[in-house]
Amino acid sequence: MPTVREATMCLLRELGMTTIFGNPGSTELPLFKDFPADFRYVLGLQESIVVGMADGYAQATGNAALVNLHSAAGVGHAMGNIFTAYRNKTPLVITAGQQARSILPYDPFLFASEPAKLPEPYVKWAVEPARGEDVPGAIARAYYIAMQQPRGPTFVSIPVDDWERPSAPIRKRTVSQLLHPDPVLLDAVGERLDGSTRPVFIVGPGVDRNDAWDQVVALAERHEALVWVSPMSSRGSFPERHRLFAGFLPAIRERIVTSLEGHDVILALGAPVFTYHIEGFGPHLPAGADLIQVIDDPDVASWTPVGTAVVCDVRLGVEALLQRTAPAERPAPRGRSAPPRAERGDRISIPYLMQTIAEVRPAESILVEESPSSRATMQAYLPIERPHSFFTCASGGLGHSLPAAVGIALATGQTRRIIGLFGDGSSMYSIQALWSAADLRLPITIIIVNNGGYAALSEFLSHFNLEAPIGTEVRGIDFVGLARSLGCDAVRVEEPRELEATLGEAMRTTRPILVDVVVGK
Ligand SMILES: Cc1ncc(C[n+]2csc(CCOP(=O)(O)OP(=O)(O)O)c2C)c(N)n1
Repeated sequence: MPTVREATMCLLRELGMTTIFGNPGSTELPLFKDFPADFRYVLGLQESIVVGMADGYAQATGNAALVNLHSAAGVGHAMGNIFTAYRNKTPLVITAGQQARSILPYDPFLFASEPAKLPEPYVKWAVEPARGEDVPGAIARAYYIAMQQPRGPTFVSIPVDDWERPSAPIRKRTVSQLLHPDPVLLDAVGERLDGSTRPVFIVGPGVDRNDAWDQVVALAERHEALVWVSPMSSRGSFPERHRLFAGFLPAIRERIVTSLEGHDVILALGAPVFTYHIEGFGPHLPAGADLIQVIDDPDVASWTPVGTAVVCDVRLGVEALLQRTAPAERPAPRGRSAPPRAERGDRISIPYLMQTIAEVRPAESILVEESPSSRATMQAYLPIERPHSFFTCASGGLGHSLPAAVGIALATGQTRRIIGLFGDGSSMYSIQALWSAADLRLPITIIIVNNGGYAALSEFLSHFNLEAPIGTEVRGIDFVGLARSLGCDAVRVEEPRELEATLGEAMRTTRPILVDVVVGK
């Protein structure tokens, strides 16, 4: 009979999970005995970095990534990014070491008293198996739950003495993963859409997650519908230079209503339409408008305050809508226009920075962003035009995107340039990810939008009637020294006339490089 470790390794190999993201401790070490040569261990120097890297890797590969954390303390450190992985709907199988079963009654050093409760409610399923021999089966179950739509993290706590126990072999199984649309309901909403006089679409992260870009573009063109991106979307979901592209909905109720005024049918695709960031009042939609939501998440469908929801894989839902005969022709609406060209001033302005990145980036590059107050400018000047080319966190919790960029770069290898765009504040939540990027020698260009503080918070002052910001200045960090000490190349740029050449060069390196861009008004 195989040991728990042998059975688990065979299963992981069959599931395509031979990359393990982790930060080890005593309770995890037995996993590494006779560590197979076809497996690799990706070390993160703090557990939030481990989970962030695994999240990016899983989003880029489309398969669940395996995470190995150190007991309660490791899960605690990881929690912010577990929360984000849950909101991102990223499939992860998170394992954590636990003390030996025989000493659990004595509150041993470094144990977790209620391990399965600790990561809740931000995992889809969590368990510490009743018996050691049940561990491989629990990992298989965790995998199939993580991969089921809506995808997300799952958790298995593994006592350290379980790895050597005898266990039955376990094989990969076939378990369907996609949610299919209800044909009767889809027909009804298709009829409503066909009968619309002025439809509008809202696209969200589910479009990119469910590989539905081409289908959504075809549907928008067929219906001559303007296309908005849902508030705070974590993925690019529509070509942002397309003639029908309208822009990005703000996360504010009243402004969503204003943006959608004049439309009779609103088709939301893979989008939680009403992600609000601040309190708002009144109706959720303009008067007279019907909402149809095609969404891969029954939970989102359940809290959406108005409309009809078809819960299904977005590509399957849109493909079914494309099967219908074309509706009567409608006049072509006009999408957003390009912003005015940003001129080079005395200081590097954020529009000028974004415009320059757009000009020097390789066409196949992937943008990973966590730069809160510059996001709107980025959306204006740095359009995303291809699938799987833009990632940020869906939760709002900072500290996700820098390690996620490393995980994405690990998944795509040398085939695509990864551009990380991070605020100086945001980057510091998970700066140790630079060490992993250097250790893995990844082709990643990290751009720090350095405005010396938490500008996004200062923008909230008037909203909460505050006179002065407190705790929002972040000055004196030597990003170049920091990056170099962690093994990356690094350069600082303050002069607008040096920006283009510096960024251009930074897009061509084969090793990670950090560019500290000092921005001003
Ligand atoms: C984990 C976490 N802590 C705190 C915040 C609150 N927060 C939102 S934006 C922000 C400032 C981020 O600063 P920076 O990355 O420099 O971007 P800027 O606001 O200057 O554009 C902070 C602290 C958060 N969203 N997540």
